Amino acid sequence: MECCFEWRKPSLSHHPYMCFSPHDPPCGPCGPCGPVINVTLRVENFLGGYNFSSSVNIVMNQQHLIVFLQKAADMREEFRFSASYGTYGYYIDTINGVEANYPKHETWWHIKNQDNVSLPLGSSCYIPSDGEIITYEFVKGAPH
Ligand code: B12
Repeated sequence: MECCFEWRKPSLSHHPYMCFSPHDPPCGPCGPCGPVINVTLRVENFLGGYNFSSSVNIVMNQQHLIVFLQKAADMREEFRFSASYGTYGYYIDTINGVEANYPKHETWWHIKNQDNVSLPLGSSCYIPSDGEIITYEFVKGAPH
């Protein structure tokens, strides 16, 4: 697989919504980033239709959540996803064939942590911590 991350210059780090902050691990264009951490990813759809849940444990270098999601998709079919790239990086549209459509049905894939708190950043910007449990939950209409 090719290096998937756009390398953002440190000069962008002052921007509140950009990915790089002084707290980010030192991340090169292709190399591994922070220390090895243990993160659990979960995916849940209980909205009706095709209901499922799945969980996977990933041990790898600390880096952006999207890389953990890619790893999960490599490990388990239920995590296969599609995304559209925009101002804040990748917006997750579909997981395991379940497609969100906010304009039509107000559905979306909500990303939460183990305390049921909505992540303040999307998959391209958020960097998980060691021991964190992150859930992608298919929801309808709820704000973030
Ligand atoms: C409305 C909104 C949503 C709606 C979008 C509904 C829709 N499709 O119309 C919903 C509720 C679905 C949503 C979801 C999320 N959002 Co939101 N959202 C907003 C909000 C309040 C307004 C966006 C807007 O309408 N702009 C006006 C239009 C004209 O511009 P636009 O560029 O076309 O807007 C589109 C994008 O912003 C996109 N979008 C919305 N949220 C996100 C998040 C990410 C990561 C991406 C790539 C795109 C995206 O949807 C908009 C409509 O198509 C902004 C805050 C703001 N004031 O900008 C946050 C904001 C963009 N969202 C944010 C976040 C964190 C999320 C979530 C990751 C939250 C979560 N924990 O799950 C999820 C996305 C998860 C995923 N599946 O990838 C952050 C992004 C920060 C970052 N650097 O990553 C923002 C900036 C809020 C904040 N924390 O300050 N969001």
